Amino acid sequence: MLTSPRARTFALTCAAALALIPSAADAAVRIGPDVTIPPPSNTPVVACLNACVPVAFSAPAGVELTAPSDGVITAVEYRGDFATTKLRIIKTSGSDVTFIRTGPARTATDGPIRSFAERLPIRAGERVALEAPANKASAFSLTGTTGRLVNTIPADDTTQASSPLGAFVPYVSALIEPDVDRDGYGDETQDQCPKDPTTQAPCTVAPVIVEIPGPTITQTVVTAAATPPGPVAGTPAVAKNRRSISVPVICPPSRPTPCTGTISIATASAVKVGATRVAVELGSVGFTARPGSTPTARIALSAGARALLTPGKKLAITLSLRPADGPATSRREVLRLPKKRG
Ligand SMILES: [Ca+2]
Repeated sequence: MLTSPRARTFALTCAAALALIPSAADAAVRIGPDVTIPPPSNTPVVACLNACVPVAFSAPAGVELTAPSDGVITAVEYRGDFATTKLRIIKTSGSDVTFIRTGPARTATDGPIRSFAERLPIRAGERVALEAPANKASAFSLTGTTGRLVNTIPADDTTQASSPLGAFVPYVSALIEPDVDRDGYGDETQDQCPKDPTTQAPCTVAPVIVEIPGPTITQTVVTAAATPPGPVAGTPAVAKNRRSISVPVICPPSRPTPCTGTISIATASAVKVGATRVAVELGSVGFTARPGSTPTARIALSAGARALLTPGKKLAITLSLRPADGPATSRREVLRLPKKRG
């Protein structure tokens, strides 16, 4: 062990007083002395004759290199004469040091404050140490601290005896981030999905269906009112005395109301009336029939109409039926005209 005062030009500052106080386990916590604050000038330093691991055994609260909670070490800062090192996670018992896990070989940044990124789990109560090569100082004498040395570089899962180092401790600080899903990645800078140990990428977001209340749309369907089945005119027949034409009116039984309307008969062709030829209406009559009945509508013929009926002949007529509640219909019929009696 080499111990020597080192000339310092920095202002006197107490690192312990400004060290961070451990915070709750749900946020990152930095342990160890605040290495950004230069140690007092003429602070003695320690370097090992051979490669070694300086260990902080006791230190004031806020300076000790002991994890207050489980997490992952994501960054390390230290002051020392060497850039290449390894992070060691240890436990102490009495003067023994048990080596638990080791980070990969790291090359820290140059400068008074060296740093490197890390990803190494640590459990509450475990301590942090750095491997130091031979003849390279890394331990500083800090008031109120007690350090010890493991004068070799032990493998993990071994317990080593340590030698006293007095008030010298490694000038190291480590940032511990929570690791809720225990995937070995710090939840603040290394793990974008701290609730899922199978991924460090952003969590998959399940779609959320949001129902927004709005006006109720009522569709109004307009349908035509059902047209009741209309009456149908039967075959017209001329009375033997040729004074009337009878027409059966068939009122469908499915009708909800009686059939009413008008039946009219006109000549189908123009006939000569005086000096002109016109279609002549022979007569018409109104009717009313109960649903399911077939009454006979009788159209009385005037003397003028009778004159158009030549006994024993045929006369083409247009039979028109105009229901009160439906469209009019008409059709052509041929009347057989009775012969003259006697
Ligand atoms: Ca994590």
